[in-house]
Amino acid sequence: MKLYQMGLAPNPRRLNMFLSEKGIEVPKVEVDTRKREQFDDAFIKINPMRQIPALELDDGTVLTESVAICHYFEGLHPEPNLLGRTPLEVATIMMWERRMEQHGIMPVADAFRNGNPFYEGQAVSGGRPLPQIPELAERGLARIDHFYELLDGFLEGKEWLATDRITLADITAFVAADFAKVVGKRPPENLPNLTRWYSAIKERPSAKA
Ligand SMILES: N[C@@H](CCC(=O)N[C@@H](CS)C(=O)NCC(=O)O)C(=O)O
Repeated sequence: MKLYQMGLAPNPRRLNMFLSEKGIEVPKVEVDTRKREQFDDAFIKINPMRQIPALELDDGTVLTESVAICHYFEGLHPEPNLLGRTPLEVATIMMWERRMEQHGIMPVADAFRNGNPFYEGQAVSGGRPLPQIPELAERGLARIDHFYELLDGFLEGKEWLATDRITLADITAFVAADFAKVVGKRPPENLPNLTRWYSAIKERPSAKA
């Protein structure tokens, strides 16, 4: 088994945090998107979407999409549980996970990809040539502010987003908030629920995975 990834990039990072929370170790192959290695012919054969993470199994099967890969490992190692033990828990965690992708990961990606000169002509992950849209960068920045307010409200009276323990939803939200520094939007310190939750995750060993 081999995990193609790059530790700094948000989608591989949430998978790495998930694996670390579970205590699973997988051999890793670094694909450096700063050097555009996702466009190397050898990697395109592994993932034609030209994205990381990608998990190659010993029989040659390749899984992509971080959440799908998380499901694979959760199935193999259900505990510690990060995706739910009952149908209601599974659905609740997925609801929060999707919210965190749409209102956290996406705005950060919009701001970063449409505002950073490195991505000129490659504004969408996977590298099909597409122009940057400066207004999308602006909107992404505004949405990040909103994301933080949403999170603070969601976390009122709760330790974790979805249930009584850390789940993939918290990991996705944390990775979005932590990566937002690349567009100058660190989590504000005047939102107490957000600050408490963010600091608690930051102290976990998985945050350094
Ligand atoms: N939906 C995919 C998104 C994967 C993705 O966008 N990965 C980024 C790194 S965070 C990437 O490979 N980018 C390639 C590029 O910049 O062209 C997932 O959840 O795994």
